[in-house]
Amino acid sequence: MNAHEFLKPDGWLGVSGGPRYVQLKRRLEEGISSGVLPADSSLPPEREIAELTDLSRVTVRKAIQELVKDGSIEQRQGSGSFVRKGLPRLEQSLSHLTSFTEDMRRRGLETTSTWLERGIVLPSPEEFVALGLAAGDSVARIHRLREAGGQPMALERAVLPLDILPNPAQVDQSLYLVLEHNGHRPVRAIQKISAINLARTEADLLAVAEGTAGLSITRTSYLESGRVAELTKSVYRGDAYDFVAELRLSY
Ligand code: 16G
Repeated sequence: MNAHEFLKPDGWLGVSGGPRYVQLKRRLEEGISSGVLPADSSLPPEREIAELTDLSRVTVRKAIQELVKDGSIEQRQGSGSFVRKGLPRLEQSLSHLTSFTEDMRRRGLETTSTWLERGIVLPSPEEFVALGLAAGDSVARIHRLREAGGQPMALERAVLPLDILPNPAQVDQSLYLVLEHNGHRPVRAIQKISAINLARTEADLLAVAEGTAGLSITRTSYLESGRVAELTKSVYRGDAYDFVAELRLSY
């Protein structure tokens, strides 16, 4: 079946199925997941979809824009809308305190980082409180775009007290590896995860459209002694990650 046949409104478009742009969006999603609309293929132009479905161009545009926001369609200047090559979704366990490098290596993916900042700076008021610093203390800050298998996956901005990471330039590949060598590998962490729509700069760095769904994650990690070792704020691509938690019945 080709895209045109698939979009003919036999059965999937009706008065009881909710807003019409949502029905079209759902149909396109089905096409993507079933392979009728394969990765990298172009969608028929808006005008053709409108003719085929008898929907207005405004409705068609709205459905496509929603898919752009979700990250499943991309618009290429001058050549129309294309099905994005899906990233394989990665599962990250919420019960193990692992590093990005370890998570990716376990899946056979090589990691690289693009450095956005690495140095010794004064903390923000939030960092000052979270790290339990004394007045005048500086912190080590590392801000990286993390890539796996050549694909941008996450933006991570970490701050650490200087006695835990005295020389941020030491971090080449893995922060946790350096901390392990220094004898300061965290043993416990609290993570807060929230849904966000990526702002322009974040979206550009992560190579997705502005407004695409993402996950904002704040990790506070602790040493055995109970001291805070790291405060990291990360932005993950929503189309690349599933966070999985194991739950047990508590008595
Ligand atoms: C993970 C952690 C981050 C930590 C980093 C170290 C989350 C949300 N964040 O990405 O807090 O700084 O690993 O990775 O899981 P590295 O050792 O590869 O530099």
